Amino acid sequence: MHRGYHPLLIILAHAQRSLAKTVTYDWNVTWVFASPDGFGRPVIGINDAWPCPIVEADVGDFVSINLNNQLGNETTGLHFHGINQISSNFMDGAVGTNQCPLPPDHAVNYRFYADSPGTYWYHSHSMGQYPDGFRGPLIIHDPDDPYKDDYDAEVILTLSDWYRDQTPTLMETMINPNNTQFAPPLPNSTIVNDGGNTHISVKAGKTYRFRIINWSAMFSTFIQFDSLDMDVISIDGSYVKRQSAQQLRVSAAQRFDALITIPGDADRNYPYLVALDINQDFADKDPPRPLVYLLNVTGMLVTDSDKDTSGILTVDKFEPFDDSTFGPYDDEAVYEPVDKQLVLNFDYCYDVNGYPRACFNNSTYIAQKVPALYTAASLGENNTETAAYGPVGAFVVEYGEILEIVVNNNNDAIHPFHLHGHQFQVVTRPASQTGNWSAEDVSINDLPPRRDTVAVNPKSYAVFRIKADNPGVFLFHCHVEWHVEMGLSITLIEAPDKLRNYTIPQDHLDACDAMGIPTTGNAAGNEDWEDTDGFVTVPPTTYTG
Ligand SMILES: *[C@@H]1O[C@H](CO)[C@@H](O)[C@H](O)[C@H]1NC(C)=O
Ligand SMILES: *[C@@H]1O[C@H](CO)[C@@H](O)[C@H](O)[C@H]1NC(C)=O
Ligand SMILES: *[C@@H]1O[C@H](CO)[C@@H](O)[C@H](O)[C@H]1NC(C)=O
Ligand SMILES: *[C@@H]1O[C@H](CO)[C@@H](O)[C@H](O)[C@H]1NC(C)=O
Ligand SMILES: *[C@@H]1O[C@H](CO)[C@@H](O)[C@H](O)[C@H]1NC(C)=O
Ligand SMILES: *[C@@H]1O[C@H](CO)[C@@H](O)[C@H](O)[C@H]1NC(C)=O
Ligand SMILES: *[C@@H]1O[C@H](CO)[C@@H](O)[C@H](O)[C@H]1NC(C)=O
Ligand SMILES: *[C@@H]1O[C@H](CO)[C@@H](O)[C@H](O)[C@H]1NC(C)=O
Ligand SMILES: *[C@@H]1O[C@H](CO)[C@@H](O)[C@H](O)[C@H]1NC(C)=O
Ligand SMILES: *[C@H]1O[C@@H](CO)[C@H](O)[C@@H](O)[C@@H]1NC(C)=O
Ligand SMILES: CC(=O)N[C@H]1CO[C@H](CO)[C@@H](O)[C@@H]1O
Ligand SMILES: [Cu+2]
Repeated sequence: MHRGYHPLLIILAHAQRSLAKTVTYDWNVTWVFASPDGFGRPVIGINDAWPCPIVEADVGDFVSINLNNQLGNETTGLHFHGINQISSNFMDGAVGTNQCPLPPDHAVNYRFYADSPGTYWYHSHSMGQYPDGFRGPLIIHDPDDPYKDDYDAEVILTLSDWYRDQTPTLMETMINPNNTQFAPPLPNSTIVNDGGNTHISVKAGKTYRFRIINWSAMFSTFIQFDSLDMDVISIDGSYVKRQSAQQLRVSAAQRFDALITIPGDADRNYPYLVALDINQDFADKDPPRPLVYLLNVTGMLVTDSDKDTSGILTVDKFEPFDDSTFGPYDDEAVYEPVDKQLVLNFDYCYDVNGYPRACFNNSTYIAQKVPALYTAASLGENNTETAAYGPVGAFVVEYGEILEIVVNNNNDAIHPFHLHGHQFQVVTRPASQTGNWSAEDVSINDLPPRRDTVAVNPKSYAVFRIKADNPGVFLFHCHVEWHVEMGLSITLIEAPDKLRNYTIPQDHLDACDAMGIPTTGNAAGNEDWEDTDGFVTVPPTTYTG
């Protein structure tokens, strides 16, 4: 029988600051049969169980995960979403960028420093595996949480779209010349806490910190808790000035931490609504199609289980809080001046075989043999030559530079963009249908919020800034997993001069050896960076594990 998370996971003990420690997990990655929406299917779990376990540590700890691939028929790799991997870029888990695919019957250790408190998650960064179940919450607790006196207990709430078919099947249909609409797979359901209990026991007069995590493959969700305010205190692991909101729109991969207070005189239960947004542009004023919300989940904040728990919440209109207007808790000003700019025009495209792909500036990401980090670590002075990395959209930024990234979304749908290794400043993110960015009209937020995933509106743009102070090789990509598989990624080579002679752990190198993949040289493993023999220049046309 399948059991999801019980939502009320953590009762707070306002513990003393403890000495930094290492938190260790031993995980076998295994197939498990589960039915989170009532339909049974194989999912990817940990130690023969699913949903996958929670990883918890305190800020300042090391997290160590021994990952043994026992899937038998698929390779894998594990990414820790939102963790910056300071001095440990080889632990970022993106297959083809930071490591080789981990073959069956092989193990690697992931060890990283929990540098920043917050709500994160981990997921496979390989072959669209996370919609097949391989994802879980990663919570870094903060003994010095500035809001710790404002709440009594914590609740983790995960939201997701769900597919009854497995990723490889869905991909064969999507990445197919017949798919001239670039249509993604449509989910069968919305699930809360991976199919677990949606009833959350609460007590009148108490305040709860909801850690809301969206790990959808595709769709965003709207969430509203009856008429209760959500006081947002953190977004993607960045504290913000406490800000009350009635509705939030949670894009794939985003997290919101919100305080919800149950009225002291509560004499009923409070339904909450999670509605999957399968519309292209929820903000359409005069939609060409009526907006539809077919996949709702109503949960319940239960103050008294003897009272009615069957209520549902309906909402007249979704007008979520504009998340580009949160104020950073630490008042960190916008990074200036800009040293380098990267302008990315996103649109769909076709590859040379006529297969639908997703492109930045008419180029799609094509996975290479040698992980880009290993190339950066082995080419010495030539690791600044972007051509050495193959068609992965390599872009070099030097240590300490302020980089501005502009994304023009030429598509009719909203897309959530994510950068590994950084919390970017969201300098501006105008409304749907604003058109392309132009230097003249841009309005800069002097006190921008920082987060790691930002939804960019349809036919509009967003501007992000980062300070290049974390040497490493980092993907920037759309966090719709289907669009990653269509090639909507680029590769940021940050501070290449500090990556020369970077030492990759032996167990990671062993995984490459087992796959027959070279661990030095350019994208094809050639010692001469200019030798393109063996580069992959055409995206694959079949999608197999
Ligand atoms: C992982 O699998 C190995 C081999 O089957 C087994 O010996 C070990 O106990 C498993 N570990 C866990 C934590 O289940
Ligand atoms: C595209 O559709 C046609 C007709 O439905 C079918 O015969 C063909 O095999 C499909 N092509 C691919 C690559 O699946
Ligand atoms: C999660 O994000 C996906 C993708 O953007 C979205 O479709 C879905 O509605 C979100 N779910 C929730 C509960 O916010
Ligand atoms: C989902 O909820 C929204 C908002 O209350 C409502 O408009 C919509 O009709 C609901 N969908 C279904 C299938 O009940
Ligand atoms: C993409 O195209 C735009 C406009 O044509 C250009 O300004 C920009 O530099 C290009 N970006 C890249 C990464 O080539
Ligand atoms: C985009 O690239 C394709 C080939 O990959 C080419 O046929 C097409 O002309 C390019 N379009 C533009 C606008 O450069
Ligand atoms: C860098 O590439 C040049 C050829 O372009 C080569 O002469 C030089 O030896 C290379 N440097 C290193 C450290 O490999
Ligand atoms: C935005 O720029 C793209 C080229 O990258 C162009 O095709 C498109 O028409 C422009 N959109 C508008 C609204 O001007
Ligand atoms: C691997 O095995 C699982 C469990 O039997 C199956 O559901 C899945 O489709 C297989 N994957 C591939 C790529 O064949
Ligand atoms: C999801 O379920 C599978 C298996 O039952 C069906 O084949 C799909 O048609 C269905 N998809 C949707 C969008 O309902
Ligand atoms: C220890 C080591 O591998 N040193 C190498 C670092 O990289 C330079 C080239 O950039 C080599 O010359 C060193 O041998
Ligand atoms: Cu996308």
